[in-house]
Amino acid sequence: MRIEHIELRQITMRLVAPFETSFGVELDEEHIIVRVDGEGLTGWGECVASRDPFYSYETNQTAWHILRDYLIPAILSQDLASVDDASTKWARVRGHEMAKAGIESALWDWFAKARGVSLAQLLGGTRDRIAVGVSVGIQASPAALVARVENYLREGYARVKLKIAPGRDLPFVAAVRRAFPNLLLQVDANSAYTLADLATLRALDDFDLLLIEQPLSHDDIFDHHKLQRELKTPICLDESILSLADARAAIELNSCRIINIKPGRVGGFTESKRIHDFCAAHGVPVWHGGMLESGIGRAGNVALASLPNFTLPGDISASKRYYVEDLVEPEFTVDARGTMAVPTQPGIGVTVIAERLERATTRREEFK
Ligand code: OSB
Ligand code: MG
Repeated sequence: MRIEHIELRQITMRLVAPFETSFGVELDEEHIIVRVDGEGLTGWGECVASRDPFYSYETNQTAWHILRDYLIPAILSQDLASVDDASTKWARVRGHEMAKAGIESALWDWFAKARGVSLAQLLGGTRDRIAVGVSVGIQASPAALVARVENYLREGYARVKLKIAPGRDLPFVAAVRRAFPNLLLQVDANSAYTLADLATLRALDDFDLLLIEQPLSHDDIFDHHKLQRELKTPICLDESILSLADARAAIELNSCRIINIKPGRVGGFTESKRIHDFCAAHGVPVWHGGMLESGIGRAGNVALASLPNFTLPGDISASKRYYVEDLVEPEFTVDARGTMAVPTQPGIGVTVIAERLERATTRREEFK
């Protein structure tokens, strides 16, 4: 099978509310949408690099360069028997996991459509609904945060994640825990602390949290090992895990007890599945993270999160939690029990709304 045509589009989508983390405030999400065409079928993928190199070193500009100059030329008009066949052709490109995942995910959609199966089926999913949570950005005050959480709980979410940063941590978490004693609650520091903050991180043990996500440096595994020894609460790694090799090191070193899987961060669905399987074999639960994707990327996330070892609710929220108008139909919704349906139609199982995609596009390039 051959891909005859590829299109890249950079899109800008206005978030329904600013999203603040320890690395900055986001008002708009800028991602790259990858479209592959061949054999009369279209595959869609989303590259989750951002405008700025704050969560990861990758940006839309670096991803565009890697896609245009390396990944696309490696596979265009080549005979491809599988996704693995394609990724082998760009294997010597080091790093740039988000760029790779953008095109890899489009190929997974394309191969699933060619076989007439849903992406969830092709990936090995075992559920028709997944449990979902919501990631809540840093708010101006503990009271504002409690009000925000209360609104999300009314929408049905099964668990809440609070973004924290030095100086905006303990009183915020305490207020939410006091207001909702039984809530499944976790926090995400996005690498904002060091071992010198041990007292603060230890104080989080009092709030009965499911996990503390990525407290220390984005590229660290060893200090997380030292920290996990001092905490009762499980550490969950996000930024530090870019591959199965990283996951293996972190688990063997006891640097974390839970892993957040984001296909964009690890180079795609194939590596995500490897990490999922390794964690399952070692009794380590995983959950699906998010990068504020449009419905295109979200559809793939939902499919992946239907695999059996995704036993904790993911950061996969309803379309309307992110955007006034999503790029796909039907849009993603959450029911009163905090679950979301896994699409059953072939491939990603949702339809891209061409006119909305066109309106969101700020840059476009075609490859034949
Ligand atoms: O650290 O999990 C993170 C969004 C952008 C970058 C990093 C992160 C996040 C989120 C949002 O927490 C998750 C979502 O998509 O709902
Ligand atoms: Mg995170």
